[in-house]
Amino acid sequence: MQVELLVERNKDGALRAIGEKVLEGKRLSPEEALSLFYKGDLSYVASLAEHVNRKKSGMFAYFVVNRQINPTNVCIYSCSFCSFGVSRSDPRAYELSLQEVLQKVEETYTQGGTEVHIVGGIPPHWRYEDYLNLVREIKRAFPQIVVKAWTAVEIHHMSKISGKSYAQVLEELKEAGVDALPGGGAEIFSDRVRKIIAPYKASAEEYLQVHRTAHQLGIPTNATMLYGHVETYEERVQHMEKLRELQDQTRGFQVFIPLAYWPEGNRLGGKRTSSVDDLKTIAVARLFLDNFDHVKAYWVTLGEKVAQLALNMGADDLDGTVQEERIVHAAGTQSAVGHTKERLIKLIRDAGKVPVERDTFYRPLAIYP
Ligand code: V47
Ligand code: SF4
Repeated sequence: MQVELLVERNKDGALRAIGEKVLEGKRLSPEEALSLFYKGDLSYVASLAEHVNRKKSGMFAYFVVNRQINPTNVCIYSCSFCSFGVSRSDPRAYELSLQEVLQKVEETYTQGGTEVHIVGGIPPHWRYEDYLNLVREIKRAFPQIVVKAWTAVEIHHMSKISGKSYAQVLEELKEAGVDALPGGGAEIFSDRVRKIIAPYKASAEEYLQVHRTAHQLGIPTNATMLYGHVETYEERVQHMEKLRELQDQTRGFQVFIPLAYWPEGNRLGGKRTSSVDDLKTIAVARLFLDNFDHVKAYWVTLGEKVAQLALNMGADDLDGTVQEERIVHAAGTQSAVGHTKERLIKLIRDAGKVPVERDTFYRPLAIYP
């Protein structure tokens, strides 16, 4: 049924009014986003979200040929939801040498990759220069590769250990070769939730301030939200509201990435999210974050099939080939550790969309009609 008819025939007055606002291109309030979470059935919310998605991206769905590199899992924090970070003395602790990192970048580059996404733990023994050097050496060896490196949590830590401001750290990282920041570390901005799941690392305000500063320096960033653990719908909406406010000021966010929580191998435990919750969260995000150009269905956390559905319910991006994911695999995801470009093209085609290989900045590199 056409989305206009779905709206017109909705028997719930509040949901009908929300639908009308969406069709008129008006911004939804936090209360309206909450109503969608609480009362909107998936088919209704998803139809509205896909309407907006097609207005923004047409039939295109994006992917990037990239590689994730996690240089170390050693971390001084012990976020209760995290199954990846370990102490330095843990038998599972590892640290890649610079040569090993460069070898991974070389593999990616020679296989046509355009991006490396670098994120790790917060090791107690790394100096500020170690973060800079890693990026500098990658850029020196592979000047063409885009380096999407270090989350706001890592930038905040660098600022602490170096005594430099966020602006100074980000400027020096940019000079060393950082082209964009990934969105990790946001989790849920609510203080109540952070006390339970991530009490020690950068706070919500610090995360937002790092991203604000990056945007002011012309460094584009991504934004995430880890959902499905102890947060409420209200806290999800408040999280997205903070991102929407910052995006209104800076326009520096490229994409929003809802990350479904995986509960294995950590202290927090709990249950996996349902696919209905995954899809509804993507759809509400697409509707609420009207100033974000893209919403990512990260196939590693969603699984391939749900990610394909998400491409018809508000998302226009799958992330990329990834090649070697460790963070969510430590927490139990059954997804492949990486995919070939051909596999991503097929996933997108089978979802009824037109695959577009993009670079980190969403510039199209090739269209596969
Ligand atoms: O910040 C940690 C999440 C994030 C678990 O910017 C977990 O393009 C699920 O941010 N279950 C890192 N998720 C990954 C990330 C990311 C991934 C893909 C693309 C981009 C981008 C960013 O992984 C962490 C945390 O929120 N995470 N533990 C877990 N148990
Ligand atoms: Fe460390 Fe990041 Fe894991 Fe927290 S989520 S324990 S900061 S690796």
